[in-house]
Amino acid sequence: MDQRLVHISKEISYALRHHPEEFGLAPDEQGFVPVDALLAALNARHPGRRPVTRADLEQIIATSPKQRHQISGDRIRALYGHSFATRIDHAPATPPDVLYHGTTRRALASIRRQGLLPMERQYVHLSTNVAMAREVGARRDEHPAILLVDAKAAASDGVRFYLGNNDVWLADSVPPQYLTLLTGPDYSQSQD
Ligand code: HQG
Repeated sequence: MDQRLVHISKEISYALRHHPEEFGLAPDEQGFVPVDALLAALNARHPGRRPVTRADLEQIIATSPKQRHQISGDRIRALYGHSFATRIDHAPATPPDVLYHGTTRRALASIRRQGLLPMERQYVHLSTNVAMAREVGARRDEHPAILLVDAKAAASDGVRFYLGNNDVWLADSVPPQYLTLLTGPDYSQSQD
């Protein structure tokens, strides 16, 4: 994906995940906004820039290594990552037996006590594979800690999971008893 599209993709994530109001957008309960309204808002913010078109959005979705956005008819949404106040509805679904979460070594002590919490976002984000969890954790720590989530046990105990995209699962929170440290400093010894 060329730099122009990478930049647009980031701006779309900002608009659809975090600050739709800055773009005059009001996502529905599933996070969708009209494609035309998004394009108009993007282009109004950058009058000198080559206008963004629906074809650009389709190309971003088709070529991005991560499936972040989805177009359905004349609407578009972010599939995960939301932080704005109105919680997006994701349909509860049965997760794979195990999921992974990449985080910083620094966060481990608090996670050991509290479990995984959504923090600034609406949901906790979990990965279907270790490589992706490592990539997520590496955004903030060059030697990220990887947690294994016993999603099967958590789900059967009533923790709710939701599908983000094919690789990203969401949860309201994950209590510590379902977490095991795969890579990182000794989880049981981690201190504040
Ligand atoms: C941590 C990106 C202390 C959590 C990624 C994480 C992902 C705790 C941070 C998606 C905690 C929140 C989301 C607790 C959780 N105490 N720290 N009890 N519970 N944390 O960015 O999962 O590329 O909101 O471990 O790839 O890192 O943008 O969540 O380190 O899929 O599409 O609090 O965003 O996707 O950080 O990342 P974030 P995340 P994109």
